[in-house]
Amino acid sequence: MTRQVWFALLALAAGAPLDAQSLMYRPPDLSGTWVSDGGVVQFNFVHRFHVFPGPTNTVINYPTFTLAAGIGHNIDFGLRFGTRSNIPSSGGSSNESEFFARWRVLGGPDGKEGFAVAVTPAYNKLAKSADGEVGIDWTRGPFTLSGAARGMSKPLGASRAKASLGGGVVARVTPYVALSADVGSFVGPTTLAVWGVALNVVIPGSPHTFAFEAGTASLNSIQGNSLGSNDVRYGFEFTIPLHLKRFAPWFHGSPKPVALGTAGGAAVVADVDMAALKYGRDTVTISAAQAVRWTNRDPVEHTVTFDGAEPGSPVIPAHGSYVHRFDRPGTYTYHCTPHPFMKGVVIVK
Ligand SMILES: [Cu+2]
Repeated sequence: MTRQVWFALLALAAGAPLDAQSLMYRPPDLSGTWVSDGGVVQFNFVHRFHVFPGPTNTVINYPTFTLAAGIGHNIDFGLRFGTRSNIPSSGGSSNESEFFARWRVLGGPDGKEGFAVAVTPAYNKLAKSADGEVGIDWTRGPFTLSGAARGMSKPLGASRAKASLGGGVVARVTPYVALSADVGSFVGPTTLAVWGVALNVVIPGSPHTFAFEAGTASLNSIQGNSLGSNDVRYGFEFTIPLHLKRFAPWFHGSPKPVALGTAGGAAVVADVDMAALKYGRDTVTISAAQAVRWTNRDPVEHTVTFDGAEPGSPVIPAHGSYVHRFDRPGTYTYHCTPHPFMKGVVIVK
């Protein structure tokens, strides 16, 4: 990959607003104050595991899925689902489902400086418990401090306490890397506390964040974040925002073709399709003062970017086309910026 492409990727990643739920602003066992934007479904996947010692080295997995749909006005609705809950259950199931609504009453979006407050009423189906959480974040420069106060009508830990507290910190070492830690506990003497640490990273050029985690939280529900286990669990979390409008072509057909560039009165004497991540013709030969048209047949964006000084195309969307007139004889090699392995040549005689 050329240096220019790397710079372009970095500029994109640094300049793009992080319009997604991000692990750069949240320790591993706190919900923080994030709310999915309107029209965005947030999918977070936590996968932690414990390797038991001894001859078997049995690996036990503790996944938690979070799915939350934003409806705007700083409100979202979601579901958390985890298996192998620490919550002792009477019926034999250890699958924990938590239905929640969240309203960020103050601050935001995620990562904005200052205070943010969110309230999360929830229902834990396994515990048959009405739960709730008030989360507070304070962000300044590279630091975010987080706190949570939680209540449950039927906590199914070993405790009779009906409230828990949690607190944590995130330190962003670079725009792409952060360290975070948290602790949490029921307000009561008979349960194990939760602790967690994480190394969080932004995946450049994408809306995703990733965390390597270790800790003792049961699952990432309101109750699970309050109840520690004896085992230290290791794993990761991956955050995936799904912007529903990106799926519009599924329902509304293809977008209207966009015609970019101009022939400047010259005849278009050659057509090049961009399909299957290739230029359909490697080499096109034309005369001076003639034009070439590129048409994007792929569902992804391409460009026609000349390796020399010749100005190239903007981003060509799916079904879009781009016309370029060549006035001076020469050999014009070009490539696609998002896919530098796509290469072609125009020879002008
Ligand atoms: Cu391309």
